[in-house]
Amino acid sequence: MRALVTGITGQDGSYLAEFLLDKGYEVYGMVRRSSVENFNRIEHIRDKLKFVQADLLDQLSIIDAIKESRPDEIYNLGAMSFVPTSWKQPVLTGEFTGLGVTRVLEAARHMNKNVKFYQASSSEMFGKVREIPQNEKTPFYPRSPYGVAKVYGHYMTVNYRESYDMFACSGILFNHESPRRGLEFVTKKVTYSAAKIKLGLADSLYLGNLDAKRDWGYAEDYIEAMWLMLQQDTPEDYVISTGEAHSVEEWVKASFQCLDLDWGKYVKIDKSFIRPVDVDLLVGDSSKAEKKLGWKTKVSFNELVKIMVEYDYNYLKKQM
Ligand code: NDP
Ligand code: GDR
Repeated sequence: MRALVTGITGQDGSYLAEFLLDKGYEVYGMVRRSSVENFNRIEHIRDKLKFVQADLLDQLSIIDAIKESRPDEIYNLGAMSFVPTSWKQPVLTGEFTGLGVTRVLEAARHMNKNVKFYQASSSEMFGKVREIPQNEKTPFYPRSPYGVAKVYGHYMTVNYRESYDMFACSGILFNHESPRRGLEFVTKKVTYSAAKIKLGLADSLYLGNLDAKRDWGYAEDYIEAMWLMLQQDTPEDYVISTGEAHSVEEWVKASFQCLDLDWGKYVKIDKSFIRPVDVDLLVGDSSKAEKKLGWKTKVSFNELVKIMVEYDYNYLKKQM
């Protein structure tokens, strides 16, 4: 089996590449040209991967990437994925995160309509939630240009499935984290900063809205669900989540507690991290995935915090 992964240099792409290699896939990563190589998350497996250079903004380059890799499965994980940046660059976000999906779908349709396609959709599509918990039937109400772009990508995936009979699935994944999470996302920002404080490398941490609640799972668990969706007899969409919501404050408390630190002494609010509008509460209902895919989250909230804090602490200590 051959797979083409867009966004292979990202958190999810790196775990998915490992997972597919373990399953014996030939894995092609679609990477965009950069003046500085950005392979740190896949350095340990780079010899086993094949790379094709392309950009989600460039239709022909995607066609070439598919021509070269001749994939059985395409995982479209590439996107501008940081919500605050989507207000600063709404048009570019629409291009990468929204239209990019159509470009990949169009290329796939023309090159090989039988290819299986996975779209990385997001719980951000639920935004100002219409019901609690959110499932596959919950209406969307996105609250950021990122969320709006994801809704577009989601419906294009559904549309290509229904119009062209393509095996196209959309995984509506709730927040998932890991030691490989980008530093600007709140979970990693907190665990990394707490570790720095413990080691005497920093004395404070500035955050925005501590009341927002998220359904945080472990990225490695979630990767398996992507693959499972493409192994079914029929293409469908699935919510992937833990079913538990915790506030940002709870994440902060648990992270500092792991290091025997009193978070109240170090955490300060910086209004610049507060968004024009926020998504107050996300909590998913994955019973469909549980029933049909046999998928279930394995890592609890406290285990996830511990994995990330320990990783950051050990990493920073080694650099000293
Ligand atoms: P990351 O931000 O870690 O990775 C994003 C990837 O997209 C990077 O490899 C990046 O490449 C690539 N990319 C960005 N723009 C382009 C472009 N124009 N052309 C080609 N590649 C591009 O995201 P995650 O791994 O966390 O998330 C993977 C996907 O899942 C994203 O689509 C995200 O929106 C979605 N998602 C993530 C969730 C999460 O909690 N992590 C939850 C739900 C959905 P480069 O290294 O060159 O920047
Ligand atoms: P999110 O993740 O927007 O849910 O999108 P993020 O970690 O950025 O924010 C989560 C919540 O924390 C609050 N917050 C802060 N966030 C950041 N980044 N920095 C801060 O200092 C801070 N202080 C408080 C935010 O307001 C928010 O409520 C992630 C991304 O991976 C998306 O790509 C993905 O689609 C969704 O998860 C599901």
